This record gives sequence, structure tokens and C-alpha cells, in this order.
Amino acid sequence: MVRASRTPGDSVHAARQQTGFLALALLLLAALLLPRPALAEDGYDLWLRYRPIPESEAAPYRARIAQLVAPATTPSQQATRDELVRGLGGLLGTPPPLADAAGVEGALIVGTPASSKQIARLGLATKDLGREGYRIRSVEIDGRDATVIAANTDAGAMHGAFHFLRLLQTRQPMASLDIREAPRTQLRMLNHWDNLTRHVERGYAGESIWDWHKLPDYLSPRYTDYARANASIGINATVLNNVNASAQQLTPMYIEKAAALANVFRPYGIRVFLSARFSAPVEIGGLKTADPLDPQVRAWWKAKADDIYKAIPDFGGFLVKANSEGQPGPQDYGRTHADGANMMADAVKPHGGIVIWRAFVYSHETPDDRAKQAYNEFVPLDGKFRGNVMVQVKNGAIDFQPREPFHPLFGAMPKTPLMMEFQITKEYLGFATHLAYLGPMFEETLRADTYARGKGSTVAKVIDGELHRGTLFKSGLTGMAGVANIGSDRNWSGSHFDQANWYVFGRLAWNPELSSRDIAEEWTRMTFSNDAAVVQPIVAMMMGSREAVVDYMTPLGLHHLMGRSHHYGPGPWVEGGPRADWTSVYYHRATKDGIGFDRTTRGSDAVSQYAKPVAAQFDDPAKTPEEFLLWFHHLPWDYTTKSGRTLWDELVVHYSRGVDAVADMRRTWDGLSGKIDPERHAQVATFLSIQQKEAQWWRDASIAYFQTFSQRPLPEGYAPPAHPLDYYESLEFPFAPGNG
Ligand code: GCV
Repeated sequence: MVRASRTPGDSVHAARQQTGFLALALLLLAALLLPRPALAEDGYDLWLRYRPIPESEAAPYRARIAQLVAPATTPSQQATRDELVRGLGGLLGTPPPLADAAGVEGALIVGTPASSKQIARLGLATKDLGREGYRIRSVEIDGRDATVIAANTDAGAMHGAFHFLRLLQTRQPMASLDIREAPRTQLRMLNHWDNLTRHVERGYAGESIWDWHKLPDYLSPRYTDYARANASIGINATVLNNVNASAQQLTPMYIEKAAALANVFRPYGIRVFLSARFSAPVEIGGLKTADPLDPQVRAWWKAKADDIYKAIPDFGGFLVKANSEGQPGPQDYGRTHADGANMMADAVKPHGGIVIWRAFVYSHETPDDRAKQAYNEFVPLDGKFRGNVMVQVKNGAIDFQPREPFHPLFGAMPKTPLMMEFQITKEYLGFATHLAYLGPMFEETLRADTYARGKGSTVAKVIDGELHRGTLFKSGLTGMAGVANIGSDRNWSGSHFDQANWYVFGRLAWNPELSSRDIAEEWTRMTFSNDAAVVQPIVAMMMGSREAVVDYMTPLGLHHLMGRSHHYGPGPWVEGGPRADWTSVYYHRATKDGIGFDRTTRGSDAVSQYAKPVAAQFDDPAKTPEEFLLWFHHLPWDYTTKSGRTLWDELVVHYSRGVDAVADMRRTWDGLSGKIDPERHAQVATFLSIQQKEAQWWRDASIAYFQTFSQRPLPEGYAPPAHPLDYYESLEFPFAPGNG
């Protein structure tokens, strides 16, 4: 055998190579031994992070989850099993082994009596759980401990699985579980104000997540993660497009694209709805009219509905904004909102669909107080809608302000199912950079007492149907909608804390009587940490955050004082333009004599739209809760407030308190450095610094402006605005995001 001879050069080369291999091996070893950097925390995982439970706490969980019995014969069951494997695998280090039947101590069994023999044999009562509820129970099977997640349907089992994961994520004990949950409302829905251009009206989280151009062929993995996130909090419906709708959305091309999304969402129990443009029969149907009583128009909608249901068999129905802010509607033809809604309801009825008709209507041709117009328009229509129509009502009578009294329509339409509309995106609460947890705001409205059927007639009971169940409105439809804050930003919502607003909306839609504080704690544990030294300060910060925004933007019942059109920053001086009720001066009515909108019986009489005890309270400044004072009353600058201070001084105190609260939030957050991953900590810290600057801006601009009317000095110790009023008035933001 001939060996190749080696030259001296070869051995140098070989030696170099050896050293190189050694160095590489050492590097690899070091890489294995050195503490590895944590996964990049960019917020994409939302509250479904499933980071490992520390070893010191994991044993009891492992003991209870030693085996997973979860059938996967339908797409929905498969999705549930995948989520459990992913979640338990992340939380416990490795996923439990899968089995067809419980065979060891500590099995976890998930399913329905139809999908699981063992669940059927246990005979757990599931009747009252309805279509989406579930039970989670510790049981014994053949003398061995097991845990069962049982439901009547795959959707219920999925909700139960997410609940079970939440128990681990928030470190709840597992030993003797007996949980029974069923949603209190039927429709828990997101409203996307997303245009086909991917611009999101009032969106502050990038562009639309729906990549319409690439649909239906390309299905971004985001769509599945969107469905997972929604299913995890019980959201079961989504309206894909803006209520300021394009008729194009109803063309065959876009129906096919919507159908592709519906296919992704279906296993997660989420149904697709579309916003429909009332004039579509004219714009894309070639008809001369969209008159709801015209037979051709009715036939057009029927055929359109038939086409949609062919593509999307479980299509939910239409959401409609009509005769509002320039949108077409039945009144263009001298018809009523009921005529319009009923015509569309008839079209979807054979398929089991519904129509959600928005009550957000006001007309600049009507000289009446804008706050009264929806009530005036809709109360006479109570009882005139088809059984498959819901009327969707914003939480307050103006427009998603940082604080509004509850909408007088709640409780005033006993024969009509009313759907709540909250705004999750923060159009009026500082966009994505202001930390404002909206839970307390939602809760405030839901707990408000309408007195519609005596004391205790809360808005929550109107929404979940309890107040009128079995008596007046018969259809039993119930629901809650939230205008989504979701976009293409990596963290979905534009900021880490805005994810909490999506989360709390879903949880309250499931059960409108939950506590926003409990939900904040749950979210914090899942999103940041279970360490009490993190949970406690974050929850405290979240719970005070919305009140801080109210203080530095619109204290004591002031409202609608933001910059024109884009709604960014203060604009109490906004006047003129196309319509009075799009200005600020219309709402604050400041003069040298005082400030506030007189909605009492002596003024616009909006108070009389509420039930008697509520009206009596709001009619009297001494009885009106101070947070609504200037919503209902025009009062002199030296009016004595509850603190004993004059109204002017009290306003300045509130504005300043709001800014101070943001400074406190910054301090709290700084104190959490090292306890939170650096990526998310840094972004929140920067956003808080923006918020502080802007809170100061709101305070200073508002004080500078209102001082021109009050003509009073600032109370002792309160700093004057940093700039003269004309500086604030001169600021322009032509490219602020989300403008309609
Ligand atoms: C979708 C407010 C917003 C509009 C929005 C409207 C509505 O006026 O500024 O962008 O339009 O509410 O809820 O329809």
C-alpha cells in the first residue's frame, strides 16, 4: 500500500487544524456551559408564553399531569391537543406522554362524552355548560388520581384546556379541582376597523394583520396564533373589516379571502362576520337603489348571503354602520334603521346568521345634543327588529372617551338584544404609548346601575340578558364587541401593556362580572412573572393607569377635547370646521362664567333619558358623582367641589395629579429593572417616558387654554404651563397614525 508522504508543511497545517478543532470544541463546550441568554422577549407570545415553571415548584404539577389523554379526531380536538402539548411541554420541561386511555396515576383527560369513553363513563353533569362551557375536575379512575376537562363540544373542551393551562401559568394548586365555567354571553367578538388597503382606522399597532393581497393562498402563521390567543380568552367571533366598510369586501374575490381566514379560525371555535356597506347593491351590484323595501335590493342581499354561506358555511352575519358619519343607510331612502336591519336579517336568516346594527348615530342636521341622538333614534324602534338582529351600543353616548357615563340606551330597549361595544384600541387614551389598562373602565360601565327594572339592573345584566331574559326580549341573543387593538406589530397591540386590554376584554366578555383587578393579576402572572415582587407593583400600576389618563386629559367629566381628526394630543381650542359636534368647544362650553355641558332638565335634558333615580342624581350637581360633574353641568369657576376647592383649582389639581401618577408609574417600573427581561423592560420604560412628556403636554395645554376663560391664578405650588397657549395651538400632526 502506498502511503502519501507528508511534507513539513503538512504537519504545520495539521497542527494548526488540531488547534483549530480544539478551539472550536472549547467554544462549543463554553457555549453549552455558559448561562444561555433567555429567549428574545418581543411580546409575540402574548400571555401564552409557557415559560418553564421553576424546578422547585414543578413537582406537584408533574405528578398531576403524568399522561395526556386527548383525542384528536377532529381539527378542533387536534388544536386542543397541540396546545396542551405545547403549553405543558413549555411549562413542565417536557410534554406528558400521550395515551388513548388513562393508565397511570395523574392522567389528564380532555374531551366530551362523545369523544372520550372515560369521560362518558364518569357521567359528569355537563348539561348546564351549554355549547362552550366546561368542567375541570379532580377524579379517581380505577383507583388512580386523574384530572378531567369535560365539555359538551370540542369548543368547550378547548376553552377548558386553556383554563387548565392558565392554572399552571398562574401557579394555582391542582390537587382538588372542581371548576365549572360557562360563558355569560353568546357572542364575544372583536371588531377590526381594518381596511382592504391594510390601513387600520384608529390602529396604533402597525398595519392590518390581514394580508389581503396574499390571501387566500398564503396563510400567515399569525392567523393561527391570533386564533389561539382569542380562543384562550373565550373570544368566538371576529368582524374582519372596518365598519366604514368598502363594498369590495362583498365581492367574490374578497369573500374567498375571508373564507380562507374562516377556515383557519374554525377549529378554534371562532366565526367570521363581515361589515357590510349599505350601498353595496348599487356600488357592486349594479342596482340603481339600495332602498331596503325595494324587491330587487332585497333579492340582491339574499343572493349575496347565499354566496357567502356557500364559501363560509358558519358565517356569523353582518355588522352595519348606517347613516352615521357619512355612511349610507336606510334613511337615505326615507326608511328607518329597523327597515334596513330587517332587510339584511331576512337575507341571512335561512342560514342562521344575524345582523348587528350599530346605534352609533348622530346627525349634524339635528340641532339636539349629540349625546341624546342615538336614544331618540332607537328607543322608538324597540320591538320592531327581527329576532336575529342585535343593536350594538357603545359604552357611552359620545364616543369612547376616557370616561363616560353609561349609555342611556342600556336598559331602555327591553325588547331588543343590545350588544356592548367597547373600544380596545386607545383612540382617546394616548394611542399605544400611554400605559392605560382599560379593565377598570370596562368594569365601571358594566357595574353601572341603569335602574331599568329597579336597583341592581346593571349594564352587565342588560348585556348578558339576565335583566330581560324570558320576559321581554325573546331571541336570547347576547354579546359584547371590542374594537380590536391588533396589528402587524411584532407584539400585536403596539405595546406590551396594550395586550392586557385585549385580554381583559375577552375575559369580561366571557363573564361581565369578573373583577378587572383579578384579571390584571392573572394577565401579569402569565405575561411577566409570578414573583409577588413583580405582580403586586404591576397590578397596582395598571389599576391606577386609566384614572391617570382621565386626570391629565379630561378630568371631572370633561370630554372630547383632543386634536382634530387624528385625535392625538390636546385640542380644547378646536372649533369651526364641518360640524359643531366634531369640535371641542361644543363639549366644554367654557366661558368667563364657567365650564361644562348643561345636560340637566334645565339644559339639553339628556339626563331624562336615564331611569328616574339615575336622572335625579345626574340632574343635581351636588348628587352627581364628581367624575361626571362637567358632563352634566355647566358650573361657575368658583363652584365649590367636594374637596372644598374651587372648580378651577380642582381642575388644576386633577391635571397635575395625572402627570404625577405617570411619574410614579415610571418609578415603579424602574424599580422592576432586573426582574423583567431587558427587552420588554426597556420598551415599556421608553413608552412611559413618552407618556410623561405627553401627560405634561395635555396638562399644560389644557390649563393654558382654560385659564383664558377662568382668569384665575393657579393654586399655590402648581407650576405654570411650560409654554404660552399659542405654542400648543400651533402644533400639527398631519401624519399621526390611525387617522380615518
Ligand atoms: C370607524 C369615531 C372614530 C371613527 C370611527 C367611529 C365609529 O368617530 O373616530 O374613526 O369610525 O367612531 O365608531 O364608527
